[in-house]
Amino acid sequence: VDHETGIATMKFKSPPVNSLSLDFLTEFCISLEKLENDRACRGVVFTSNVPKIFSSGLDITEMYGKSTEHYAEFWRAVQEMWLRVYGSNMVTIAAINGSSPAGGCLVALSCDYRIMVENPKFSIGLNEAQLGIVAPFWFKDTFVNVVGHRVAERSLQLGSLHPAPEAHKIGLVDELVPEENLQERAAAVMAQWLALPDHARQLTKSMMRRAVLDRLVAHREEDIQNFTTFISKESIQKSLRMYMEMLKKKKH
Ligand code: CO8
Repeated sequence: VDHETGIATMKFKSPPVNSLSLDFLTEFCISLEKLENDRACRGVVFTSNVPKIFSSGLDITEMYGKSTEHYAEFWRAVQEMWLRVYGSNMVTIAAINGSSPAGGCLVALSCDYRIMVENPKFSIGLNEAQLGIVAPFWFKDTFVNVVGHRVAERSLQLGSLHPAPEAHKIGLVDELVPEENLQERAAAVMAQWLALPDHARQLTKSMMRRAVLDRLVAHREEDIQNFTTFISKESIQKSLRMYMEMLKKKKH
């Protein structure tokens, strides 16, 4: 936290690909809670310390070959992460300096503003369908609130990963910048958002997001149950195994 500006920077550093493991999510939520309770902190920039990758999304190994208890614990942590970021009182900016599939995209979508490095090799999107799994309703709601229903529907059905220029064109990210300008631009946008009185901005944010947040809060246990049942299915485990094998093969 820079106490002069009131802006915190959170750099994801979980090599090789910043996957959102149970440990990562737990630490992330603790750090975010600390910032939320720090009265001197009014905004946070999320970015990555791993070259070329913002976050590779949920850690697939947490969803494969584990017990139903583990799946439930993991899913609760994923929910918690989203509830905290989407419902944050702080100004949240994603400074996306690499690829950001699935859960990584969700983190970015949950922020107030997204700035991405203009490199077309970096892509972002909710590609769950490509893994043979389905983005939950609250991933979908968050996406719809950013890009609108039609764009979200097409992108979700196709499990699209959009190269940065396309992501900008469909409104998934708000602007593109050269890599060397990313942090400077994030600070400038932050200053613009922080120029408003906090209470008015926070109440406005809450007005825009409350219904979607409340929907998960009201159905949280049911959502965990749905996830554990779905992910435990033989056919889904098989899809995940094939996807992981595909990732490994791609390397050789
Ligand atoms: N989880 C766990 N391990 C991963 C993940 C991941 N998400 N992504 C990559 N890895 C592993 C790879 O298997 C590889 O392991 P190893 O070294 O043992 O072979 C290592 O990390 C490095 O990966 P790459 O060699 O592929 O690295 P690259 O720099 O070439 O590519 C990418 C990086 C672009 C991030 C690439 O790895 C990729 O596309 N990964 C897959 C990303 C993905 O599809 N994530 C989706 C996860 S699912 C999710 O987030 C939401 C699920 C919602 C649940 C709904 C259920 C009902």
